Amino acid sequence: MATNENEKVTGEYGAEQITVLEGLDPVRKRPGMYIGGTGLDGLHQLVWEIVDNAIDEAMAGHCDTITVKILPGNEIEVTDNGRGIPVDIHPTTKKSSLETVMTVLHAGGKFGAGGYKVSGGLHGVGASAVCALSDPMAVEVYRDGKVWTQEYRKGKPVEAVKSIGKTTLRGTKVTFRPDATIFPDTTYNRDTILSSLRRSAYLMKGLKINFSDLRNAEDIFNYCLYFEGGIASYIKYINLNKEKKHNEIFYTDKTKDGVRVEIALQYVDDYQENLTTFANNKMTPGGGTHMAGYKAALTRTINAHARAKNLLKEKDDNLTGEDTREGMTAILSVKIQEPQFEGQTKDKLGNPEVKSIVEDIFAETLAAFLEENPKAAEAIFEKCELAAKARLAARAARDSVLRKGVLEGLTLPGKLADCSSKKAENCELYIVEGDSAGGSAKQGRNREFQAILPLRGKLLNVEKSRIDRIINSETLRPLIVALGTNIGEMFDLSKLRYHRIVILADADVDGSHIRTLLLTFFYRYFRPLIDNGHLYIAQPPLYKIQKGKMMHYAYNDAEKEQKLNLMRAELAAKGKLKEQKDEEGEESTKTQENESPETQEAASGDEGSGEVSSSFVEGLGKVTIQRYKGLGEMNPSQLWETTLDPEQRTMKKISIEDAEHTEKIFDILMGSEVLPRKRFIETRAMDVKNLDI
Ligand code: 2B7
Repeated sequence: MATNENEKVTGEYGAEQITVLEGLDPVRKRPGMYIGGTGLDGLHQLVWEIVDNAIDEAMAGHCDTITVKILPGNEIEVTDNGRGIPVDIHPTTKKSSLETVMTVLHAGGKFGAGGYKVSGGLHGVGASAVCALSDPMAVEVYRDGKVWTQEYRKGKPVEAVKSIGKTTLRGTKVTFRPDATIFPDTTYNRDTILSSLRRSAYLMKGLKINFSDLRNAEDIFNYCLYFEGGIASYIKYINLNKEKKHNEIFYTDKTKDGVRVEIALQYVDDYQENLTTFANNKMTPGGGTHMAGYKAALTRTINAHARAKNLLKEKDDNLTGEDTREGMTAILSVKIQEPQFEGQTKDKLGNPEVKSIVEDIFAETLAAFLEENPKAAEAIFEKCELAAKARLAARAARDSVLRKGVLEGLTLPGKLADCSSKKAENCELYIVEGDSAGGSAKQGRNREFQAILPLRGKLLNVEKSRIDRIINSETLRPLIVALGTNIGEMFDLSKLRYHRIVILADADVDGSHIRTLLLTFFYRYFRPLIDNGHLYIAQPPLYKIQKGKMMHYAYNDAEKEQKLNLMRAELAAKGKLKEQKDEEGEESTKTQENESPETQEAASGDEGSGEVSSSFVEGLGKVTIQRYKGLGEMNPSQLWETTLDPEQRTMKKISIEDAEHTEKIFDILMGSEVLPRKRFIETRAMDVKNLDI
């Protein structure tokens, strides 16, 4: 049996406590109001609602094992070993409580002060909403030595609750199949369910959650989620691939005045603050009183410890809250009798009493941890101190760089090959990766309106850097100066020196990495440039295809084929196709001779180091195909005609959606939100099954 310290279900509980009555028609009429739509989110919401009831039973201390199965036909079966839903006659409905819970809206909602705990879910409406949207659904209750059952179709009982035998078990089993007339797609996603169950298992220390996907006999999937360490295991998991500042994970699990507080914490070598808070297993991205208590205690305790150990001298200022949270990975989970969720999205905990309870528990246990783990305490303090120094440096940099306008510089960066026109609306700035491509671009450009800035050195990941480091970065500073707009509070769009800013990077993995970093840089610090359509990505070609006088560039493989077809057509039009077939070899030499001087020069002169292959192409004969591995392989004139020449080039204008997409990927991989990243990693680490146990 799971023993939860905060078991507080008091008073008589029975059928009489189930109140408010309403049928299920509203749920079928407007599913969105109850389960968030009839798409995949809503479909999975059905599972969460049923599982939440089982977890509530576990949270009340009556159940230690939950089993979730996806059965063939996308039927879901959930079993718990709790007390079993009561089956006695409900005084108001004069029907079984089980039937009432399943078929009456709001039945079992708030059970009043002495009643059943509520999770973050639909407050007991969940089961009936699922019932309304299922066809069929069946419940089995194992209670008082008997098995009780009832079946439903679209929320209507098929017959009365009846006993079908004896049992030594206790608990509830719910089986449902989402109504296909409501949900266009009833295919469950195994990974989505696994992720959610995993999180529940972390948040419910000692609860065993079995999960199987039995839909496909060839691909049976069984998973057991059980974490003795609770959210401490969660932290270990989140920090798995991070550089830890200390080995010991701080962990506490204490209950005061009926509020159970669980906190796990470890610092890593990172700049983000990574605090995820929960109330009754529901994530509270809006924070609230529990988070406020946590933050207050963290700052206070670290400062007090540092003072006591003379790490902070008398003259030193205290660390700020932000200093103490930089690089912190933490989970805060509270479980309380009657949570009040506030805000538009009800994602903020409102109970005022929770703040001081969390603050007291955390301050006391963290102080003890720091005392008992001097090495960890030292590492944590050093991390906070570093954050403080960086904060002061950032402020100093902001003050000097921004206020004094160092960036408004008269001194344009030396690397910049500026254009002669001063009319920003005509001017273009090419940001070019690498020196050799930069060299080609400088020679190949139209210096009247095209400026070239070669990027040298490692690009900073701006997600992980403060503004002072960005401003002082060897690579980014010249770019900021060249743009002319300044950065941060001092940004001024009207000072933009080029109305087209073009990122020019190779089509390979490195190039795409650089594009991503630059896009993020612009998205974070120069968003108005994107909003106003000033940012572009150049599209250099991948192939140059040549046959005699005919010459084409192709930007991808499909286009290469297209261009070859085009050349066949051109050739046919010239009536040369027949001749071609007859005397293949001679034809190709003949055309060589016919080339204009310029073309010949372009073809033979500085061909660059691209992979050149001559091959016989059906219907075309000998064709020279050059595959560019990088921009550096193009000579200046090639770069001009393919990438720089406004008449011929193709460029992609960056929209806010493009940037947001980049942003999302960045957030997942590097950002401060724990859960999306976790999910991302999880879907990629699915095979590492032993990780969980
Ligand atoms: C709010 C309603 C839905 N309920 C009870 C008692 C136990 C219980 C449940 C449940 C999902 C799949 C297997 C309370 C609460 C109804 O009232 S719901 N267990 N498990 C569940 O739904 N699992 C209960 C007090 C005394 N005896 C039983």
